[in-house]
Amino acid sequence: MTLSASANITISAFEWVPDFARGQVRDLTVRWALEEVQVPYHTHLLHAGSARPESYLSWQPFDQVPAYRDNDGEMFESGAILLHLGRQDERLLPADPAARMQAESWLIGAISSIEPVLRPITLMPLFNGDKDWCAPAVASMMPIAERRLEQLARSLGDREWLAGEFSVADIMMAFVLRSFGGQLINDQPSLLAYRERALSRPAFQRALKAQLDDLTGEPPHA
Ligand SMILES: N[C@@H](CCC(=O)N[C@@H](CS)C(=O)NCC(=O)O)C(=O)O
Repeated sequence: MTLSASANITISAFEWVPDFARGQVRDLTVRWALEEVQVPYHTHLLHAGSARPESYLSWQPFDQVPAYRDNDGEMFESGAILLHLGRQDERLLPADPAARMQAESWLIGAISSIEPVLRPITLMPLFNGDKDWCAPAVASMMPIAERRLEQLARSLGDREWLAGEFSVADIMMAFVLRSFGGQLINDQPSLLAYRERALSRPAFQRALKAQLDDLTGEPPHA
């Protein structure tokens, strides 16, 4: 089973974000999956610095991107969208039941076990680096993050991808490691190599360019 242009896919994305978010917005994961299978998609562009239309909440209830639409219906949550795409294309999610079970576990693991321990360590200094409490708070979170990354590295072992063949699990894990792994993964050479292997895929490069190319909007008025 393979996805095709006839699915008529639209995703929401931003036409403007603050500089720190350029190339980091989560529609990147959906664009990446679609680039892997070379399925074209439309974009519905919104402004990250201005109120979105009230009607957008019926598509994405948290007023975030990405939201997704195809001939069958509408979705939100990047992880759910990736699984939906994967279920329609073996190039994104293995058909073999045991491998598929692993891939689905790793995709959810990326967003619910890895991201939550890395995210505050990366974002807290960005938004609260001038506060006295920031450095001690970050230091207190380091041991659990380091342990989680060691566990991830141990599970990956010397495999190329998390579930045999490349899959949406690797898209989500590489996105999380790229956005929130920062210096933390320097202590794990196999994870550094894994992240590099994923991000050097031509489909990722095309997805990144597509997101950046869509960011043509003006900053919000002061
Ligand atoms: N859990 C959601 C998170 C989506 C999300 O955080 N989107 C951010 C951009 S990366 C957003 O739209 N932020 C704007 C806002 O929250 O107002 C997903 O994975 O789709």
